[in-house]
Amino acid sequence: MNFGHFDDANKEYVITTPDTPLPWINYLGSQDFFSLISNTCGGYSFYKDAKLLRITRYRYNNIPVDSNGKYYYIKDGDSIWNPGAMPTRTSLDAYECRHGLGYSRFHGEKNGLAADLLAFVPVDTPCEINKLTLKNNSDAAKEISLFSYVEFCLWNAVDDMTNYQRNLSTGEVEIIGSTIYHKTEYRERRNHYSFFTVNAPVDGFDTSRDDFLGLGRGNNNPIAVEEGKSRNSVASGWYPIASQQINVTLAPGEEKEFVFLLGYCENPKDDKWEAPNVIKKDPAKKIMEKFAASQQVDAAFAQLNAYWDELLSRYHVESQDPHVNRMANIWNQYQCMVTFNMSRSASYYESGTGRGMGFRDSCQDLLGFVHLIPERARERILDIAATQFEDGSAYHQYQPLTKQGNLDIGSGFNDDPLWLIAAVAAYLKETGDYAILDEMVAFDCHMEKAATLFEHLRRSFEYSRTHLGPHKLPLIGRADWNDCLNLNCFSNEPGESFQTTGPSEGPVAESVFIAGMYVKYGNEFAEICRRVGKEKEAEIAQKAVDEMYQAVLDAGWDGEWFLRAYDAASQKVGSHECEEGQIFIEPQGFCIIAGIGVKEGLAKKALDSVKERLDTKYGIMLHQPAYTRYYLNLGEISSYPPGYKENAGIFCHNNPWISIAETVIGRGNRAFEIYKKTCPSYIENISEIHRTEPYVYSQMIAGRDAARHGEAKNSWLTGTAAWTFVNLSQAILGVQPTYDGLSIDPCIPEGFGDFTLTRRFRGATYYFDVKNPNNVVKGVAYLEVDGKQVKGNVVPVEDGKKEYHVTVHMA
Ligand code: BGC
Ligand code: IFM
Repeated sequence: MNFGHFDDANKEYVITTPDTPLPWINYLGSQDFFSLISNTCGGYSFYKDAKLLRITRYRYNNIPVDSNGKYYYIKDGDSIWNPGAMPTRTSLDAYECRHGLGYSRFHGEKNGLAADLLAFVPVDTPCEINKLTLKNNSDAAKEISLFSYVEFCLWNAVDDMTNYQRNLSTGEVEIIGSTIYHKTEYRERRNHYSFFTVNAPVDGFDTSRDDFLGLGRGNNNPIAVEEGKSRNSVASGWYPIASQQINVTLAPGEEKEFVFLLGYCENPKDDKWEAPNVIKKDPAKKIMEKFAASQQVDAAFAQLNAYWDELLSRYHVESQDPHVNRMANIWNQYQCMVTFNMSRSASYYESGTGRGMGFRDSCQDLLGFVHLIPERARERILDIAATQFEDGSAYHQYQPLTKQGNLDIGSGFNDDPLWLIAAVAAYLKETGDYAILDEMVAFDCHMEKAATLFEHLRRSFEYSRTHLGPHKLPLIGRADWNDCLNLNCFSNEPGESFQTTGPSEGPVAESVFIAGMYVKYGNEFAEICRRVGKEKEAEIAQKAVDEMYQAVLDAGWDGEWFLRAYDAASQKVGSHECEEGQIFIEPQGFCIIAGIGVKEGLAKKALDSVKERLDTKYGIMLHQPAYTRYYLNLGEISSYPPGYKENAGIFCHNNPWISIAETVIGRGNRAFEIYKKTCPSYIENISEIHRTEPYVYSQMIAGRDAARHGEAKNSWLTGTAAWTFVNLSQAILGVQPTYDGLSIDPCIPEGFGDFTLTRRFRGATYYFDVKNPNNVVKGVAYLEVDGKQVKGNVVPVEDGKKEYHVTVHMA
């Protein structure tokens, strides 16, 4: 069942009912100012950091769900409604929400009055613009009252929902004309404030939530709106809001536009001010002047669209499969940008107060983003690397605003260091910018301990090389990619599942998955060493990698598939000998991506086992059989009910690993079958089962053991976006950035047909024309580059050349 449809020409998803299975959201903002916005106008805004600088308030666990946002009430006679249906939920004569790239549009109609709302964050100004157009489509004049409504958050989102004894006395606002300034915290010299304004004279305002709503009422039926009369309330403590009332007369056919702005402002850091609660309004004034007229807003909107057109022109495919085109050209790349910006911080499933930027997460997000804005990827790599410790391990998470590592979580996830190599290798291949390796980067967030980025990579590899267990496989530490595989558990006390010291075994659990990473990214490290002339170091690294390869063959193969791990007592995890959890997806994917077992004939066996034991119609599960009880030696993984999350859920993130692994052994049909199973566009028509947004990936789909098999959760912020883009663009369609240039080696399903692909790379544009007359799934006979035949798969780079026309002859 569908709740809308794709509009590819406009790069939008069109939602045709407010009653979607879950809120279907979008992200506004590309750099510093961000908003989350749902298909019924719910959501919130923040500046840089969803925890520390939360501008508007959102309530989790709310009823109704998703019932706070930027709302516009229209009082037309006795009927009161909102263009996005919430929060009044008055039934509308027409409703539509269009989520586009960095903007959302809403169309609501009631009793001959049409309201069109366009919400976006301009590319270069820290504010959200809401342009509201009211049009009288009836043949009688209308006198209506329009009320806006946003609820301010008192900045730190955690304090905001906990520290009421203080919060309820700190709220301060200032009202000047049509502008409401929110200046809580300004007094204590935090130097920031926000404002909400409209480009028209107002007939009233409210800044006290209780006065506007009326005690005992919700935002679904504010007393001020019901009575058509703002209270002109001035908030002092309690709950500051911004609401303006504008009375509008519309002749038949007449249309009026209003521009509402939510802005964020800061004073220069060294600014001294004598009267600390008198805010400096210049920054706000500048923003207001910039968007005072509709034409200015339209120009800013055109600029946003141009921004996205330019970004997406960097990778564009035209195949015969509309799902592939739509995902590759629009939604998958868009989600890559969102995950790059948000990491795992702020979504409708991530509260914005917890996870911040993940070390492994952001490194992986970068893999799908680096081609879009390499300069920002560069900056991010340096930020991430600065949270690494001197011994090569790393803070698992850091706070986006302060860029400080999260002490509560700390370190100990032994896959983390290797992901840094993955990110840097991807950046180097994309840009050829080896100078990044010489950048001085802090350790432990302290510049006094800085070293070059190359040194950081060296420590990453050294950490992995020197943390091996009894089987010469990497020690897992607290967990690897699978956060919940806590194999060094010794305590039965709730909340104490991990201890670094325990009984005699010690924390010796080992991970075959990290071994796969070690081979893959150890090879990359060795290659980087070679590229920068460190031959000796490359040799040493290569030797260690080769030994690891052998260690996996010796101790990481279970007979029909790769083992997952050894626990702290050296018992096998993910073996046919286990009672439950006999086979896991992760090592099958990553060992084969690393090339382990390919020439030995193990890869095919492992992938066949995946198909036989882990596959479902909704995607491939993490492991089977699911754990039916809690296992002390496995930890959190067994805490979930069977089929959910890490306990045998379908993690979309590692489905592409298996798909890529299939392309490694040349099975294009199977690779694509796997791609399709979790691909949002392909499963749009089961939205009533899947439930999350059909235009983006979710982290997890309930596995076969779950009552709600096929139901997705945790949409948007998942490494799935990056890995699926890597899979589709590099493994299936086959265009890979390499140190020496672009290579092309598609692995496609039978019947996929010819396709063309445009790829911008290091300042040049490559036009690929892939011909497959014999319908093979893999194999390139030769390339023709600007008419000249070229052997191999890499397009030779010529100095200063701006365009490459490459015909790829598959055979
Ligand atoms: C998992 C969660 C788990 C958490 C533990 C996450 O990555 O997805 O299910 O509770 O790690 O920190
Ligand atoms: O790998 C993790 C990721 O860092 C956060 N989400 C869940 C994944 C699997 O545990």
